[in-house]
Amino acid sequence: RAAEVLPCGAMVMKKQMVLIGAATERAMKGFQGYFDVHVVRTAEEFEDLVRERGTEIEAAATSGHYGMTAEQMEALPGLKVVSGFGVGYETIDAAYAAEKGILVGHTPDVLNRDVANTAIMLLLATSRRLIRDNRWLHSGNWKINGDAPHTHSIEGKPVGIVGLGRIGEVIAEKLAAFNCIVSYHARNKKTDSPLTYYPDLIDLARNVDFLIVIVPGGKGTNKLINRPVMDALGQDGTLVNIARGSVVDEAELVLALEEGRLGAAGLDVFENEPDVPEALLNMDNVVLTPHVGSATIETRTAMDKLFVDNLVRYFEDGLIPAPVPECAHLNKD
Ligand code: NAP
Ligand code: 8YV
Repeated sequence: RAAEVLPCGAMVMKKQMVLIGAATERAMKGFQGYFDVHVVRTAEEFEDLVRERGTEIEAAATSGHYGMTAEQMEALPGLKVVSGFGVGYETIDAAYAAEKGILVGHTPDVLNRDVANTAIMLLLATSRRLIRDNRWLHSGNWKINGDAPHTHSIEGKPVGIVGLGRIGEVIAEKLAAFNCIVSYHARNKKTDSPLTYYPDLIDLARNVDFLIVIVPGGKGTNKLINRPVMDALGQDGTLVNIARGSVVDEAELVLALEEGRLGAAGLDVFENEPDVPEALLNMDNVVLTPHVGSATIETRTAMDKLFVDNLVRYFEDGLIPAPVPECAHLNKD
């Protein structure tokens, strides 16, 4: 086992950790200060590690893209804690972890404001046709054909939020600055929110001009935004998806935009990232970003800190800063 020599000369044995996927240099440094880190990216590399050190691994870190399955956890009998990078953790089998007494952490809250800013950015960029107008200028169209066609304002308009959680609440707060009339859909009505609640998603879509999606991914929300929801939003409606690609039926979205049944879309997330449907690439009424909702230096630094702290604190005092709800009861108080 890797040992660290302290300035006083004493030797400390580092704990063994697996990193499934990749981490920033900053997070790597944090992990390496405490653990002997083994990086694996493929199923073969994971199996090799299991053969060589399976019983010694006590901690795991992973991202939303890679996740961690029940089988991977089962293959590491000494595993005590898993840290996921990102607030969304649908690719980590947290239910299995909870059943086995493995604590899972993620990185909520620190990203709320920047992800909400990305939603507002996409809302404005889509409604004001920022990319189309940028092309209009660069292509010389302004000089040749004059002014770009006028666009719709978001000022004072009805906006629906699908998922009024940590991030959805901040989006609602920011929409107030544009005097938008904000309402929402979730499975449960929030007793502490003054916003109008729609128990029926189609009803919400029918009553707003803009629909912003910010629910978790996974089975419970798979293709929640389907053809009937898009048709209810309608030919003058705009969809903004900042949640997960799986939440929107992407094939139906392309069809709805091509057939003019949906007005416009602003998308940060896609079904098969980093693949994006070819058809979306040149549409004037579509704005695309490559899953950058939280990707500012400030927010990613804060996320990295939580990502590392969730593992380190487990071994220091058993109390991790951000357990996922399924595992909260395992967090020592
Ligand atoms: P959160 O606080 O857990 O809020 C989730 C909201 O979704 C809650 O209002 C919840 O209310 C609602 N919800 C859950 N399942 C639903 C369903 N089946 N139908 C309707 N509503 C449902 O989560 P958060 O911190 O705001 O994050 C939300 C998600 O945003 C993350 O899980 C992640 O997937 C995504 N995200 C994306 C980026 C990006 O870079 N694009 C960055 C951060 C987060 P009820 O329980 O009452 O239904
Ligand atoms: C991250 C995210 O970019 O937090 C989330 O759920 O989607 C983003 O903040 C993503 O997790 C990177 O893997």
